[in-house]
Amino acid sequence: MTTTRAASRTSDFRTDVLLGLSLPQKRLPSKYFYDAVGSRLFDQITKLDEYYLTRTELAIMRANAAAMAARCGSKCLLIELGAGSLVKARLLLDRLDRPAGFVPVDVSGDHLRAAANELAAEYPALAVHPTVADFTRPFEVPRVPAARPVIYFPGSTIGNFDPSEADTLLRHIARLAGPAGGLLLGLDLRKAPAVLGPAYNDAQGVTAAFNRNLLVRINRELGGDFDPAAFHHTAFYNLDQSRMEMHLVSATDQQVRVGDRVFPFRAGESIHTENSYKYDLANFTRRAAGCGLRVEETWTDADRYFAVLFLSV
Ligand code: AVJ
Repeated sequence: MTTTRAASRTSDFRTDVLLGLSLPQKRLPSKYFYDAVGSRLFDQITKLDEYYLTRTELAIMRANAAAMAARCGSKCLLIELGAGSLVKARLLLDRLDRPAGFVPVDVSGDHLRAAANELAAEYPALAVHPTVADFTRPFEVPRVPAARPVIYFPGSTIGNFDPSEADTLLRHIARLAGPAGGLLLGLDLRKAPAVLGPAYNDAQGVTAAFNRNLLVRINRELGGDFDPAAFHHTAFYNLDQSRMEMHLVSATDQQVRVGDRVFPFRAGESIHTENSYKYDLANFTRRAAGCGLRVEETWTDADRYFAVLFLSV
């Protein structure tokens, strides 16, 4: 990563944090969870009993990888948004017919290069093009002639976007994939709050540590003096909005400094740190159509907890 890029990324983080903490309902963008510590905590979350998402999506992928690869078609250029662990991408890569390449897109250059190197060693015949970009903003990917671009967006990460932002992203994906392209998308589905709640409130407190790590990151990178122990992790299902919300709730009346700014908190006042939308397949299909994407095939688990969709432009 160049110094200029690193510097502009720090200033994005600072701008977003100062802006978010100045709102009547304080909030912080969930994309900043994933520094090195946060990514490790998220990996731990994916292995928790309560966190059904990753395990269910993986089972769906394992059971249907051949059908998914067939949908991708031959000479596909697989473009993954968020370079994650690449476990799921491997399931596809193992079955694709003469893939034209693999483009992992991630905001973290270090993580991306490590993952891309590992993959390139395992698939010597595959052209791997790691691309450093924040996919919440417009970005470009390498053009490979005569290849069919298929965007792979697993993990229900789209659930972290508000509906209007998600529509913008879907339109961008449709444009990126082009007229012959496709989208393979992981979506978490609506379900009983009794299942959703514990997934974001695990008994071991890993999700709480993941949530509080955002304050630790602000302290370290932006010169903050948050006492993470003075904020309680809370997560609940917002039925009206069909979303899980995570917050950090101030335990006391307190003041927090970030750089040269001071933010007052009342006891019980929260910082809204994440939304995780849960989808209804019929609704989502309609919304995707409005963004230029047609659902071709849907795979789910027996409980209908999670779905993987193939959409074409
Ligand atoms: C990254 C979208 C899969 O919203 O479930 C996990 C992040 N937040 N526990 C989600 C997360 C709290 C996660 N995704």
